[in-house]
Amino acid sequence: MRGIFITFEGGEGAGKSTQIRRLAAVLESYGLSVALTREPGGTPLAEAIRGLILTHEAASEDGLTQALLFAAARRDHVLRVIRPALSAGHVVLCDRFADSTRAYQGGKVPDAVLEQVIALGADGLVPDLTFLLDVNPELGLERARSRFTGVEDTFERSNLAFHREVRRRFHAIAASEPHRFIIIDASQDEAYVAESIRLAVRQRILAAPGAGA
Ligand code: T5A
Repeated sequence: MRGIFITFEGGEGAGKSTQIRRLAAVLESYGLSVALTREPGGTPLAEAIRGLILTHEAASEDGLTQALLFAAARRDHVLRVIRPALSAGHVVLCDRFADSTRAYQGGKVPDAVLEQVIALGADGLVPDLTFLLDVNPELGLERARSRFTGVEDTFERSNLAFHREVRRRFHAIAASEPHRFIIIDASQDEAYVAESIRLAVRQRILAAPGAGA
């Protein structure tokens, strides 16, 4: 049986990593086998590309350069980690995926070109379910900076107008695929957000015919 592919999207500091860990623990308590991963990253090659994109010295301002690098990292990740895990029947929880390219690099690259790059990078893989953790950028950046590690990455350094545009793009993407997206108010406290996500997964995925849980 093919596994289930669930992605978490949203702006900086929305709580994606926090909620993925919580959902993984819940699904494991249901007896499911869970693979937790992230983008950019998830393989040695993709983690190396992550370092190149997100560190100040190597960062490029060019949207197509960024999209191609994210796509190269994603392709390695999909081929070596995500597809094998899905073939083995695991629930794959991924912190960011192709929608982040649409939200962050969109507007800097013509839409048709961006979609071609995304299709190649994702090897045609589309998530079964995507949570958009929605928070205003002021709060998200405040949270991200509250666990500040010393250096802001390429996108955290961008101005507030850019982060507002990213949020607008995420909403437009979600509106264009309402069957795939669930928008969660991520300004709520951590436990409330976790319960909203748990309920949605039970209703939308685990209760589906043939899901077996
Ligand atoms: N990018 C990525 C692109 O431009 N294109 C692409 O195609 C891809 C894949 C990745 C960057 O790359 C860009 C987008 C990003 O800028 P990253 O380090 O992975 O960089 O950045 P984020 O995914 O944004 O990671 P963050 O850690 O900043 O955000 P999270 O994971 O959403 O937030 P989390 O869980 O770490 O929480 C942040 C803080 O808030 C607290 C947590 O305890 C933590 O301290 N918190 C809450 N506090 C109050 N209430 C809640 N509900 C809370 N939830 C979490």
